[in-house]
Amino acid sequence: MVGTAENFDAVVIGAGFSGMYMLKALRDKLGLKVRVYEAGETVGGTWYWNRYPGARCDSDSYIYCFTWDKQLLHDWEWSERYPEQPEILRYLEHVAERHDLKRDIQFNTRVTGAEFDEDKALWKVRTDTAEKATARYLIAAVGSLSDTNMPPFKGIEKFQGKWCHTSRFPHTGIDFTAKRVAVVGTGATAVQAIPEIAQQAKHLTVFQRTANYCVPARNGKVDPDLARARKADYDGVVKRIRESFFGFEYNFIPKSVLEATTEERDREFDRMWDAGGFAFWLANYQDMFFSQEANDLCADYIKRKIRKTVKDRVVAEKLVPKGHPYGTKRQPLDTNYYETFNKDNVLLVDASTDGPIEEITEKGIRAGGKQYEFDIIVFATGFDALTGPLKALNLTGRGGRKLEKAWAAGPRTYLGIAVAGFPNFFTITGPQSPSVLSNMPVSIEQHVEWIADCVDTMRRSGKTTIEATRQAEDQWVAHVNESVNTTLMPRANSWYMSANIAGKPRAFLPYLDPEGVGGYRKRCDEIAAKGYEGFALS
Ligand code: N01
Repeated sequence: MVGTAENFDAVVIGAGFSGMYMLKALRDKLGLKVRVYEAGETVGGTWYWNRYPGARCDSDSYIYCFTWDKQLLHDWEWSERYPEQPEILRYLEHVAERHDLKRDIQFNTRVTGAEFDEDKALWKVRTDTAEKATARYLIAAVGSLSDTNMPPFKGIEKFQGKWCHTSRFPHTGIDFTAKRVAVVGTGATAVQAIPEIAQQAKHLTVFQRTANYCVPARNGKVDPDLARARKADYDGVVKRIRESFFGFEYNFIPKSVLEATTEERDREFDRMWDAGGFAFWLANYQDMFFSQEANDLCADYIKRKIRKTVKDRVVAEKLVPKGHPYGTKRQPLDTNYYETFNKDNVLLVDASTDGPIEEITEKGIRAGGKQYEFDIIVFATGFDALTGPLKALNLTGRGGRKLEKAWAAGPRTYLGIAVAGFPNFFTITGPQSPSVLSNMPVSIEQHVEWIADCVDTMRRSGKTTIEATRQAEDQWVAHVNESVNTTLMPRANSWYMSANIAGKPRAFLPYLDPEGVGGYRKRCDEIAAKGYEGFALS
């Protein structure tokens, strides 16, 4: 309806994993009238936008999916350990069709602002299509990594070739054949894209600002026997991932790496390295994230692997990470990443040793005083993580309070779900929740189910507003920071610490519960059971 506002029980922003399940839960479980707004032309969220070569999931497919549709868990066959972007998008399209979700999703529509009307206790929502809505509940399902970080490189407008950001890759793809290509960035995205682009391009130059610790993905076809065994035990799988530390079937080795003998340590490291995936990161010795001395032993193992794999000594040294502990930046999973630097058509330009990017020119990139010429530049420069997509919603809460002002010094939330002064507003996998430090679907499902239960309780008890108290929010912010300060995470200039973007106030963005996502789930459930302790209901 254009011009006048249609009234809904809930407006959900975004139709990725989280928005789709939120719609299902509110509409089909609670019987509410729901509208979802989605900027893309179909469902998928991150899997709709990120179409760069090599884009695939870093979580094992059997747990990177919805667990609330038991039949689908059994019926759906994933082809690979880590499915590629098109396969995940196909899966989400299938879910949308199976549950008839699209009839309540307004595609190609971006929410441009929302205000809380205190008299009516309703959110008034505006969009870029002039469609307006009012709703009792406003739920941000906008994704944690959806706001593109395109650094303001001097001269970008002069470049005569083609350029794009990985998260806005053209749907038609880019043909790199016979082209001179640059990739800027060496995060998880670039680590997936670089080996693929290097196979096609005439020449590839990689611009690295910070070397990363990469571990092998070890992707491959899913073994049918293993798939069958997992399906037969899905109830067990779901229970384990929900109660786990990071939302995977991983547990830390319950001892200090410093107590292990060299042989024992190397055996464990080899085992995790050979298993591939996040095992080395999330199932290592229990003190890896806490003790620099313990961390150094894990880091040294990866450094040895890099030096062994990369033939040119100088290039290998550039690729060896320096200055941040292992695991304190998001773990990239690699398939032939280090091997790619052995190819004759690949050049590494490292900011510390060769000089940083100075400007983009008509013909390419100038770095360290040297001109490099390109036909195509791919920026794999990441995201304004967690807070970016929420600030972009242009939200106004109680008393005209703007979200971007409330968060000027960093995010402030209660449980990473609610914000004081913003009644009936919920975030799914928002800042200060486990979100990006977990297997995302596990955290998404936990938030969606908690929010749906909360809305249900509100309606049954005849309440109209729920709002985090300032005191609960203050305590949560302090707790989030205290928890992370017991770890090595603050020692890295990571996007977790808001350090990837110049001027973004330094703050730890997710939440690391001392008892993991299982502990966080328990904490949220206990708060609900105590009548939503820390929230004011009216
Ligand atoms: O982004 P990043 P990403 N000048 O921020 C560099 C998820 N993901 O898109 O490290 C020069 O990690 C920057 O350098 P530095 C995953 O959670 C999931 O790779 O900040 N360089 C870095 O090298 C991941 O963590 C999957 O010093 C600049 C790179 O660009 C998250 O997405 C797959 C720069 C950006 O790395 C983001 O990963 C892929 C500048 N001004 C990604 N600004 C899945 O499995 C930035 N850089 C689903």
